Amino acid sequence: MVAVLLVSLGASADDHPVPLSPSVEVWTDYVSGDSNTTDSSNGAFDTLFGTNHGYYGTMDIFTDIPKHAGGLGLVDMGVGVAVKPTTGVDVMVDAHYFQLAHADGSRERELGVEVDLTVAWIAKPFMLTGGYSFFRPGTAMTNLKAGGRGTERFAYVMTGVKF
Ligand SMILES: [Ca+2]
Repeated sequence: MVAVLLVSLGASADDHPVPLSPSVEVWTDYVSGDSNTTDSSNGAFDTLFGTNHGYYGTMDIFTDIPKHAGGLGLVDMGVGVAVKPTTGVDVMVDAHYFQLAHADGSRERELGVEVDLTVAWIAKPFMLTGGYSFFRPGTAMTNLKAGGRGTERFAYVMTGVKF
């Protein structure tokens, strides 16, 4: 038997007339896992061809589900704040709290915390985007990777021309 579930809930609010045009978004994504690999049912949702960049954090640590969550499912709870300091510039900070949907063999669920800072500047037809992220692993991630795995950091700059 296969009984899998993917749920995505989100809410956002923005107030453009005030300075910086701030907006806030909160979300919870749930991708089911399989808590018992010895029975005849499979509860692990499979994203089949992987998820696109941008889901479950900029660092793309969880792109192949169920593999990247050890088959135990993924919960992504987060909050994002965005502001527009000037015309054509967007600054966004997202914070993700990742957990397994089912506790691992050590009864651990915490996969880790990721914080993503993104700055985008658009002056058509040009665009420049940069970001800095870090991921602080939790005990379940350390268990999943079978050993030490310290804080990971990621930075990028991307340019483009849109015709
Ligand atoms: Ca099962």
